[in-house]
Amino acid sequence: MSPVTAPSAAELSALAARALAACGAAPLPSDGPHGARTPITGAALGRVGATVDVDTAVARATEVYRAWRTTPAPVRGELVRRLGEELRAHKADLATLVQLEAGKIESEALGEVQEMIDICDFAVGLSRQLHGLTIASERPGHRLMEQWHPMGPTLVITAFNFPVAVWSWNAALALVCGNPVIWKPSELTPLTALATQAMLDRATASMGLPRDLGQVVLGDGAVGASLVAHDGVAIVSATGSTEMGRKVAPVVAARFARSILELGGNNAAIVTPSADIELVVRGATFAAAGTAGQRCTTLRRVIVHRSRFDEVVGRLATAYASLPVGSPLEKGTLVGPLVTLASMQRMHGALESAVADGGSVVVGGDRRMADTHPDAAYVAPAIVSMPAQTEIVRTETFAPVLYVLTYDSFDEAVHLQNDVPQGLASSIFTTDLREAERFCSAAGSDCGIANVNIGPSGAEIGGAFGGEKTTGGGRESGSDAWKGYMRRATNTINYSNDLPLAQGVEFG
Ligand code: UN1
Repeated sequence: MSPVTAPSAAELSALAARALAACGAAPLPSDGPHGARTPITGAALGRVGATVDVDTAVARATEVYRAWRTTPAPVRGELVRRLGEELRAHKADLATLVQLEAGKIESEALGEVQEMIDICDFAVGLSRQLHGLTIASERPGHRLMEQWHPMGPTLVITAFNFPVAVWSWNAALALVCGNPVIWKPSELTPLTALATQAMLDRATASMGLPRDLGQVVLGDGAVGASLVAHDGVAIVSATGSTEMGRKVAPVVAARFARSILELGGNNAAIVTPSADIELVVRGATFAAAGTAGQRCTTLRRVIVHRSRFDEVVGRLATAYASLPVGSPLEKGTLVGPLVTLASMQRMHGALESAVADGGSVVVGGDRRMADTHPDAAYVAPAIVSMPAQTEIVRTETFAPVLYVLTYDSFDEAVHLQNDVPQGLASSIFTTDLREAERFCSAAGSDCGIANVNIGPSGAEIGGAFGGEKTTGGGRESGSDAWKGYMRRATNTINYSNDLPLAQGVEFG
């Protein structure tokens, strides 16, 4: 292979500037309080100007909420339809920014923007279906019904790894539900946020709607913390580590606001005696090494029946050995960089802990391209065979480390799958119907997502997305996740000329 030289910082900045301009965002200033960088080389992409401050953002959101909450939901849906059209028109440019800031390969970056388009379509339809129930009353001449009403300003905190899709799952629903959105993106991905915001601004302007229906507030953790604590914020939807969630949840609970938490995962695949090995190899390789192991749904544990251990580990090791690791801007790369050098240090620390626990590294783990890209964190995805589910296996390390464990009985496999603090995504590879159904049953996987014959990652937007235990319990995206962005009012309507009391109570 010919040596690959890193693109210069100037070339990457120019690429970012072109993509930003194509999305209609304002040019970057020559200086500004925030920095943008790329994990592809570790170089700076430019400076970013100040955005609105916390109090002003909440005040503006509170102001626009007054009219937005009574705007007919299908009109709100039209705004989201126009946002979807903007995203369609600028898919490639936004994907370029996702590549630059998150280090994703082109196909995954395009997939991320497609996920935004999909949720916009979903939310448009939803805008005519925000319906409640009519319930039989126990009293004559009475009717019980439910209505779903908007909640108020919705804060969306997003992580670097899905810098725009996660915002869209929340924002598309929140907007059709009648809530203005304040977005606090990861400090690592300001440009994708500004580009997306420019599209939302055009959509609002095209309908003569106020710009403040969607606002971006850039800043560090302290800025996020003051938004989370702000009494004017009705809903806090936060995606990130469990550690972050532990800070956010009590603050939101203390002021009786609502939180939607999408935190860490430690996702497993059980490989049973009847599993189709081709599906296992393809499914596990994508789920474990895709996005360089930096999805909350990334496959981190394979729990293999002892009878198939050698075959599965051997096939996975072969697949891993030929995974192209490199710049995500190069055609053919499947594994891009980790987001920071600190992520790589955490990965190497996890591998050391695993070996200290008696594990053995089957393949990968080594740093790549340190000579040509010294400030970037390229690593070979690792497979580690473990004698037991030790503390490091129970810990989410946001990097491509796949631990392999063995099991003898089905119950033991399910126990291992569930015996971690996290509860996001899970999967089983089996052609045995009973095993598949038991895995999906109440006594099976304890996760929010339980898949059969596909890995745990790469969910569609149509289902509710989220997980249990230290994953935080929130649900976003499809199904009835929209109810998380609305408040329910129960109405009892008396259309009789009498006043019968419930439960047969007599009063006077
Ligand atoms: C995340 O990593 O925070 O299911 C979200 C998936 C993607 C979303 C991941 N649709 O892998």
